[in-house]
Amino acid sequence: MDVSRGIWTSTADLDLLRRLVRAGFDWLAVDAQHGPVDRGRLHAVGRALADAPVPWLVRVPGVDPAWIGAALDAGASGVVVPSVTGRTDAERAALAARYPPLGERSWGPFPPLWGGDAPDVEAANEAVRCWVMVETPGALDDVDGIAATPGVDGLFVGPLDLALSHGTTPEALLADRSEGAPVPRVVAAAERQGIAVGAFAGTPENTALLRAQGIGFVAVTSDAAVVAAGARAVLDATAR
Ligand code: 3PY
Ligand code: MG
Repeated sequence: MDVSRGIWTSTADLDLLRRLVRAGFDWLAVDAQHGPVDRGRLHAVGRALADAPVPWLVRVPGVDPAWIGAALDAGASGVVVPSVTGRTDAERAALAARYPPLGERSWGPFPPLWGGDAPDVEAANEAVRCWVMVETPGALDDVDGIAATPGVDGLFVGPLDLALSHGTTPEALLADRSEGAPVPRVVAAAERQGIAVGAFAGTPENTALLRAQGIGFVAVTSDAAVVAAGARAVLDATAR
């Protein structure tokens, strides 16, 4: 199975984002839950990534229709919605991601503000991707209900939070392929509904664990990690 290799970004630095979106990753996510992205910064990010050669997503701060709409208005290809606790949250998220008649998204794209084109409603509804995170005990219990929610395009595993609530490590959680273990439960629910499944990995080792679980849409690293790894590689190769 081929893995679609994405990069997770938390610095919200516009130059770095423009560089990373051209670095060879298949997609990029801007983290507005744990990164310094407010609504003003979101506008600047949208302008900086307006000509991005690969899709970019926004991980919104929570199950918040206003934020979901704003991220898509800024030009994001989709949203990753965290802290979902069950099907009701998933429904709110999915409705916020599409214009009527499929959803309740309000009209107000940003690109015309900077001279770009407004999207076509039908094309926007078709293209958008609403990823719902499975990272809480409630979401795991209701994973089939979430996967069956119209407008949910994919389940996105959050191993860091799932590991916290399971009293284990992200690595152990990702490695557990036993029946009824968290990751196989998410994969099976997505497969039953024929929707996508993705996850945060953060490292090549975790990416390999996810591939073995059948997950092919993976945040393989982060902006901070590639800067640190690049600095380390250069210093290791350079005599003092
Ligand atoms: C998690 O693993 O909980 C995440 O939210 C990934 O960023
Ligand atoms: Mg999380």
